[in-house]
Amino acid sequence: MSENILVIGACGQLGTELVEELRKIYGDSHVIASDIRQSDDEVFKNGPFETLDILDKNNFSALLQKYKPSQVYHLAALLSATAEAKPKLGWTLNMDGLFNVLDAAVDFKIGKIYWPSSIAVFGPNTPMNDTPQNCVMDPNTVYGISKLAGERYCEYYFQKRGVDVRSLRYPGLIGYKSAPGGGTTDYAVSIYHDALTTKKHECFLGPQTQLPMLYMPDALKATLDIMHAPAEKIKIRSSYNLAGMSFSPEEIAANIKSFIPDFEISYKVDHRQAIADSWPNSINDTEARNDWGWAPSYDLNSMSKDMLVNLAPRYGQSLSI
Ligand code: AKB
Repeated sequence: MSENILVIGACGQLGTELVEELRKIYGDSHVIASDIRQSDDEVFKNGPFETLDILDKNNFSALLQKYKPSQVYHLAALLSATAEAKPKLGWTLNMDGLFNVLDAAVDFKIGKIYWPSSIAVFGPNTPMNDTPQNCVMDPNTVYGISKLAGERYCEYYFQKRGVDVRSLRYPGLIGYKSAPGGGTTDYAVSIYHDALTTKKHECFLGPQTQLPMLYMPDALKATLDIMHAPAEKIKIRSSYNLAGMSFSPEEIAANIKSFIPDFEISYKVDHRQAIADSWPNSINDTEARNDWGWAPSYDLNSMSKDMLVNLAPRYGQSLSI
């Protein structure tokens, strides 16, 4: 395949792994990674990398003219906790960045756009359990408000301007290859690192705070599957609910303890608790399953095993579990 794919915000938690997967499919030289910052990750040495601030329209247009991508994955955003700390920047980056991409899709006739939404689009009056695709959505964080507005604009650009934009409402993403940054679900990654190093984790959420989560291999599969599905199968052009598993800090800690018996969790709740409390416990993803065949492969136990086995060598350990 000789088409070019542009990934914006490539150095983040999802982008780093997505670039690696896309390069396996399309070839190293056809996947252009771009970000406002540089990363030392090996994956970026294998193919083109461009410095891009998605708010800089001129630079973005120059990149589109240079590479003429047929697909753009627009991942640059401030996540929930960071956007609460920097609300103006959160809104500007999350909304104007998306407008720049959607307008470019029209002007440069880009074939397909991918843009991630989040469970943050839900709010305190949303049904908490098995949250359906369509229900009350009253997000009370800057991040959630920007994602909900972004969803509406994605659907608008699909209906009014013919942009083939596809989107998923990600739960918390957990992986061992790249680090998350600025999210409320980030504890569920650092807990594995702590289990292998200090064997202690101080959690910023309370013990019973249940949140929807997804293991990175499943997140990558969902992202590539929705982008590779025939257009007529994508019936929702705002964003699809997507579920993997749900657990609380005390449940993930108990699961880790079954592999590392001397692991201990303690709790020091901070401002992120209020964000977590406004989000659902679990998600109903019937539409994604029915429309384009989504099904996750990992549950908490199989994810924990894979995380610990793969992270252990980084800390000079080898685990056979
Ligand atoms: C966050 O915690 O902000 C993100 C998300 C759920 O979108 N991981």
